[in-house]
Amino acid sequence: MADLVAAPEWTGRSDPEDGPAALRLHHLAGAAGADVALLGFACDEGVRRNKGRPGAAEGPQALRMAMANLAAPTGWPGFADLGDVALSGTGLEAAQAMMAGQITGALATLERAVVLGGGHETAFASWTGLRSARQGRIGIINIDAHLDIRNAGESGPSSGTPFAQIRAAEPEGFDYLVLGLAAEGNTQALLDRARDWSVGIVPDRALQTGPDAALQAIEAICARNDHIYLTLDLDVLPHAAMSAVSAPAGRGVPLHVVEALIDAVFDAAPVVALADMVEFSPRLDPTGLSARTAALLGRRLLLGGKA
Ligand SMILES: [Mn+2]
Repeated sequence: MADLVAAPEWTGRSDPEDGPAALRLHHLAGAAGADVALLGFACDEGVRRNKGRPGAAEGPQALRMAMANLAAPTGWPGFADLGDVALSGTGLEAAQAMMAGQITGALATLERAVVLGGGHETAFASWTGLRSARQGRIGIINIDAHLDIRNAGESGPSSGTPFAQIRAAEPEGFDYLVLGLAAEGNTQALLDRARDWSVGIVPDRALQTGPDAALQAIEAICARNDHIYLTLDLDVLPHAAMSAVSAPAGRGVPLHVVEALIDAVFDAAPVVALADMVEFSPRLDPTGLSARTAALLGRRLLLGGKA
């Protein structure tokens, strides 16, 4: 069963002795005049169906806590926290539909939304919500080690199928770019399918020192679409930086390059109507260090790349 869970109270450190510019993200939760919504999708079912390591359902709350004390830039209007959709049990499809409705509602009044997953099954809810909220062409940029275009098996849609589901829902408009793909993590069957579907791919090996190998593809997909949906799977990072995911990367794309890719997307797209960050599993993060890395990226998405 899927439930709406109200946003938690944001709390954290305050330094009033340093004056009014000593702001942190928690000070700007629920600020009047915010143009970006934060929503959580507390869901494990996609990872479970994909035979992965569960824990992503606890991601949204842990990420909020990790983000709360990060510095907020002067002049930033803040964000509206619209709470979570939480799934208990196995009804993934109903939870995705409820999440999509929340996103559509948020985008009725706000310019942008940022979603904290959940596994990558979050993406089908994200896209469906954006599709209902906005007319025009949607280009998808996925920073991820994996294509996630598998066919649904016996257990149904999962964290490995969302972009195949999106294509099935709107085949003629499908425009999909994957940045950071690990050759070893995607079967030849999926690579063949990606070629048949004209999926753009920039491999992780080409993104070890900087974002340059991806810039042309980012600019092109932004130019030919009306809206960009940016999705960040944290398993694109090297496992030393991000062990708290179902499938840690042996090679990965370094943090500074992922940050530069996010910035490049926000630079090239006039508005990134929707961004999500998925697969963070707090129970796989006993030291809390992966949460600190994830929080930097969550902040960047919230600020729209102007971090
Ligand atoms: Mn993924």
